[in-house]
Amino acid sequence: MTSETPAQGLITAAYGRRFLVECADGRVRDCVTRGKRTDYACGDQVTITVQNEDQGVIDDCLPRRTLLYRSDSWKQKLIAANVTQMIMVVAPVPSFDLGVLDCCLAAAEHAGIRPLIVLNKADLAESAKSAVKLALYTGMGYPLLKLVATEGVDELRPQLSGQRSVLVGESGMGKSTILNQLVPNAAALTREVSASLGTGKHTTSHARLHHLDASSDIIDTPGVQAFGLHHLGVIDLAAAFIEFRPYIGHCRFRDCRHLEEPGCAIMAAHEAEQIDTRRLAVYSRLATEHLRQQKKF
Ligand SMILES: Nc1nc2c(ncn2[C@@H]2O[C@H](COP(=O)(O)OP(=O)(O)O)[C@@H](O)[C@H]2O)c(=O)[nH]1
Ligand SMILES: [Mg+2]
Ligand SMILES: [Zn+2]
Repeated sequence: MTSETPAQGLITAAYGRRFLVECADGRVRDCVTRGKRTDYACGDQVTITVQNEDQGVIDDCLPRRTLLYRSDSWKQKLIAANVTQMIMVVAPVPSFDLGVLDCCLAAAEHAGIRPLIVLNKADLAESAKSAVKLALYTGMGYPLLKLVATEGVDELRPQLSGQRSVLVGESGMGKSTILNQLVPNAAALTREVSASLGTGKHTTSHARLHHLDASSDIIDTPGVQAFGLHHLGVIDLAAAFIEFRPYIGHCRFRDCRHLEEPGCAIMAAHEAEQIDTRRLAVYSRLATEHLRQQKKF
């Protein structure tokens, strides 16, 4: 390609204001963006102006099928685009937080991304207790896969086929171990990229897309542990708790927030033990936080 040629590509790494774009000509270009725009994510399909064999400028982003992002009270962070599946990794040791799991699942549901829960370190005796904790989620219909990542991830491979997956989980659960089984040179690649972009060795907040085969990718986002869900209003939030769905629309008040209203179908379902107490409490906490921020509660 000659200089200043338009092209299309896939963002395979997001490093703040710098992005690696895999172009149709097979080259990976180090790209900056126009103006102050940084609202691009790993997994985005973008149009770029090619400057030379190694560099380009991102002009725009093609429409996204999905977008996973988190938000706290003052900012949003794009995590990954065009992902079809979230691999939520938990393990018995160190113990995992069910509240974090709830937020990750809700973020995936809201984004239209299929969650798969992986219980890693199934070789440890304590994993039986974790499986009991997770029965609530399998009961809701979430798929659960047990893994011993240090021994291999063959049980996971068929689940990844044809998908673009994003690896999520608290630190220490085994995400890097899983990724290194799937992409043996992943750690080295990430070090190389951060060296060439001069971002130092603190690469843990950067997302990276790896191809597994022609139709399967995995995005590693070591920084993703908790999802702030401030972007979800109460309607979206309630719908993201999938066991609430059969009851939504059956409350006395059409604009019921399922917090303290009389005739709430979700609270009635909880009374009837159809909705878990802790899950309802997580919903209430998130909904209340959102409403406080909007000064509506
Ligand atoms: N017993 C056991 N340990 C594991 C397994 N998978 C990972 N680990 C260990 O758990 C620790 C954390 O793993 P790591 O992949 O760095 O977790 P990450 O923080 O989620 O990336 C490491 O010491 C791994 O060797 C497993 O299946 N069984
Ligand atoms: Mg790690
Ligand atoms: Zn209600």
